[in-house]
Amino acid sequence: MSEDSARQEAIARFALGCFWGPDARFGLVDGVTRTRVGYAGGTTPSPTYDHIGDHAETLEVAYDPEVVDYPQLIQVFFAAHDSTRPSPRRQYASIIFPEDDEQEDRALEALRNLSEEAGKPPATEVLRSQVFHSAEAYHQKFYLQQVRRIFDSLRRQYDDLWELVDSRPAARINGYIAGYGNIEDLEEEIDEMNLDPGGKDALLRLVRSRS
Ligand code: MHO
Repeated sequence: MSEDSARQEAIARFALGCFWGPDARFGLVDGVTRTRVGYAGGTTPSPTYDHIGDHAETLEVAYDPEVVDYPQLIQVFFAAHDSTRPSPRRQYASIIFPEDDEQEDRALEALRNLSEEAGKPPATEVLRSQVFHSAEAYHQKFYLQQVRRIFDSLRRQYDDLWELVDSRPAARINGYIAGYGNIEDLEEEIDEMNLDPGGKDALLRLVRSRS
C-alpha cells in the first residue's frame, strides 16, 4: 500500500465568523492536512460570497485522527472565537457541523461542558447533514494570497490553483503568514514546503521579523 492510501483522513467543519482567520489558524494545527473555506448551514442554492443567503462562512478541514482528534479540534474552535453571544448576522454564526454520530456526541458533550462552566449554553448550533459549498478562489488561503512573493513561489509548484489550495504546504504557510506559529517550527519544516529559495527567504524573513 502506498503511504497516501495508508494515511487515514477525517473531515471536520465549523462556522465561527469570517473564515479567513480560522482557515489560517486551523491550517497550522498538528494533524490537519488540508483546509477549504466555504458556505454551509443554510438553504439558499449555490451560495457565493455576494449571495450568501442564509448560509454561514464555514471552514472545512481534513485531519489525521491518529495525530489530532475531534475533541481537540472542537477546543481550537471554541478558543478561536467568542461563542457566548449569538452573531447578529447569519453569515458569522457559530456552528459545528458533525459528519457522523460520533462527532455529534463529541460536539454535544463539549457544549454541555461549556454550559456548566459558564452557567449558560454557548450560542453555538450543532447542525447535521449540511452541504458544504466551496467559496471562491480568492477567499482560499487568504493571507497567503496577499503576499505575492511567497504565493507565486508556491504557485509554480502546482499545475492547478485548486491543487495548491488543497495542499498541506499552503495550509501551513497561510497560518505562518497570518501570525500563528513560530520561527523555530518554521525553520524545521521550511524545506518540505515546496518553495523555491526566494520564496523560502521571504517567508523566513516575514516570520522572523515578528519574533
Ligand atoms: N468584510 C470583512 C470580512 C471578510 S470575511 C471573508 C473584511 O473585509 O475584513 O467575511
